[in-house]
Amino acid sequence: MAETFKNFIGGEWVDAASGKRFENRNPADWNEVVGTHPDSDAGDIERAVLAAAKAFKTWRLVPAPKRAEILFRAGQIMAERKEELARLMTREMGKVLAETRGDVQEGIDTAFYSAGEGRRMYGETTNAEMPNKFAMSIRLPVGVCGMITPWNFPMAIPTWKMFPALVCGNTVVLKPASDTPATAAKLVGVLADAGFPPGVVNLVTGGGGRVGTPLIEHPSVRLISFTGSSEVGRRIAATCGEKLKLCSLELGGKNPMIVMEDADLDLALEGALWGAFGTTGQRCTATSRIILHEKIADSFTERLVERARKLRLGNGLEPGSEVGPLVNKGQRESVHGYVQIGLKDGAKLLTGGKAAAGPGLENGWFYEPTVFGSVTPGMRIAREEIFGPVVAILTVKSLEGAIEVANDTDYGLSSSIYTRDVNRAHIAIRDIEAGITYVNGPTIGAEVHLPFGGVKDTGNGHRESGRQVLDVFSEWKSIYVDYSGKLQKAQIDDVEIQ
Ligand code: UN1
Repeated sequence: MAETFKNFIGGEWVDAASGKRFENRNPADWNEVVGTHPDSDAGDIERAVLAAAKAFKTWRLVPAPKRAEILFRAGQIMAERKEELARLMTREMGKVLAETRGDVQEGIDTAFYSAGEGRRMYGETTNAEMPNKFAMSIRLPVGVCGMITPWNFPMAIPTWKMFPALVCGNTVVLKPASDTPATAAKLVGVLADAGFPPGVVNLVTGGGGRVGTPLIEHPSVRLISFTGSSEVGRRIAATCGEKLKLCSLELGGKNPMIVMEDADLDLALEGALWGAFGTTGQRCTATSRIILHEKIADSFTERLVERARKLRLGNGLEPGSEVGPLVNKGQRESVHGYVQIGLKDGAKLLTGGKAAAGPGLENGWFYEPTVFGSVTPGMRIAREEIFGPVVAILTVKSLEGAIEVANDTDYGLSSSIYTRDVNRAHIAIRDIEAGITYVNGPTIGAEVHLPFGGVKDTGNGHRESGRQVLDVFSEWKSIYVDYSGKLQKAQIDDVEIQ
């Protein structure tokens, strides 16, 4: 049964003022309508931003440990509803149940980790250069934060943004991806049940142009946090630059896994399969290039292809399904387009390369796990983010060669090296241009208490998760308290030493 979802504005569940709605369908069975959602526009954004601006006046004054208590409750409610949330997420997004459970768990982890910050969120005290003067710096909230989130982690990514923002004392307007609005609505429901006051968290669903753009342009929105493609990120950054808004971007990846000849190859094989085909390749951290040392390249490739062929595709709710569908028709067309580009550029298709057929797959956006061999660094499939179950194999002669190929991309999110040689591991840690490097693990699987983000076209220098995210959602204020009772001029007055 399709559920009827609403926007959440100023503590009330409401329809779009226009009354318009859009459908959200199951990518594993496009005949199933998971729900319908408000197809909102600039007017709905206006109401949500006003509600958030009003709530900010009082929310910012709530002591951070109290704000955090509500967040702890939210984490508990998410844990109680984990199974229900995961099942709904699989129905709207497609990834298999084990992974949607992981996505909810990442949200729970973020709740508890961010809530802990309520009793830390440290500033600094330091020394003043004048006598009888006290100096410190503290964090203050930014204001109304607009958040635009993708469909591949429908729970984790909104929590990465919202939870630290809330504990810092900001208020939020969330615009989730139109492919996964149901999980976002349930998450906002959890926050309402946990006791966040009206207007502190607001949800507005609808398309990027009609909802995202007015949110980004709204003068009362001080900060935009966006996760998605580099192409859209660039446009958002331009608008924010023009309006001098704070802007935090998590964008694409073309994540390399290096496998050296001394590696535990069984381990590397498991890592490659999980990194490349987990979440059907739809992670910004997905392993999309495997860089093999020439001595093991042929045998490793052969084993990878054999195992990729055996992966069980299916509805993510069915036990035994290992790979779900792509999220929608456009995504499948785009992935297939890249396969054609790979062929045209001279790469060798070793397996996959077409929509998957078979019992249970008829009505879903399934695509065969795809491996390309004979890929060279200049090819588009080695450079551009495909966001699907397509992996490119490149061969190198040395560690230096491997790192050069790994860095030969505009992106720099995640990376990995398999080796038993500690020296090689440390050279990779130092020299790979990426925000994350795994040693003897695939490129996916970041934990919420470490900074998450990347270099080059992957972002604009900010990090989510970890304590570093506090720098996104708070402004520093420096405070000088002069208790000398006289005018003291810094940099000018001489301090007499008795
Ligand atoms: C993403 O793909 O946008 O590290 C996020 C990982 C997950 C998060 C991925 N914890 O793969």
